[in-house]
Amino acid sequence: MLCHDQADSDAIGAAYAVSRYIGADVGVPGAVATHAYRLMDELELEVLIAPDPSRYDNVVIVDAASPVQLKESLPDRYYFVDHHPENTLREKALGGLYDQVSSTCQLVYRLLCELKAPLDRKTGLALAAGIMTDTINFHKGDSEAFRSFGEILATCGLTYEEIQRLYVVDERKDRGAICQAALDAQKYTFNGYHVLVTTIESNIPTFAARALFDLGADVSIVGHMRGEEAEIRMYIRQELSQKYNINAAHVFKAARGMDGGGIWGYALFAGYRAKGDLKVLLPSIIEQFSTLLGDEE
Ligand SMILES: [Mn+2]
Repeated sequence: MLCHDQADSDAIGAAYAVSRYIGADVGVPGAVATHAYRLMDELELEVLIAPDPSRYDNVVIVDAASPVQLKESLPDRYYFVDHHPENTLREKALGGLYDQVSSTCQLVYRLLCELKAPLDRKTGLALAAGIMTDTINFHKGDSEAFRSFGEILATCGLTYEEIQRLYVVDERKDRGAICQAALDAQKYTFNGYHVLVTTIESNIPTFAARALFDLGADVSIVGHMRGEEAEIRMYIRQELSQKYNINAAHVFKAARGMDGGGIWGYALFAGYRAKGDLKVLLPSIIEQFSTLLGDEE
């Protein structure tokens, strides 16, 4: 089972659930996203880093939308399970399960139900965590995501809180850093939409961006410097994204000075990593919103 690079809980959860059923290794081309660490701990899952695909007879790629996300681990022959609206892996796949739903984990759940596979607590935890992540904690999602999540909780004797606990930042130091990032944030208003931008000392920019978003921002942008590398995460509210046809990842690609960096994400979330200076990069993202939404109020 091969996850996309920076594997999130949807990828890890889906890979774990299938691997548990068919008996497979789980691998990732480079690294697992920080937010999925606790899930891996709970699952006692060992994830292989940069596995050599030629050592395996069959490889199933989960939750990946493009070959770039698999780096050197991209196999010649593979199956796939995915839900992304644009998927460029499927033309070359030997076969797979593809449906543009809210998460890969609900597709795996569908599969396991059809196979009448027994669902144990850990498999339930994995699948529910994936659904929770890709619905952004149920800020969005199709009816199947909600239904499957409920069924998984019931079948596996899990509670909503047990899944949510996987994502709560419980280090006091990190919570302090998030509070400070919120207090340091700058607020820009374009056409009535609130864009919050800040930096954070701890390496948890995704959590901080999420926190600013929950605070009420229509767009939250958080930067973190890790040595010479600039990390940036951004969330966009769905209503804004739809009304102006804004794709978070495309905003990063179009921003001045960001085209050379690693960019990932989709309509409502984007991540960025490259050598750079946040004092240059963050204003150029703000500039994009000014272009898209009109002058600052
Ligand atoms: Mn996904």
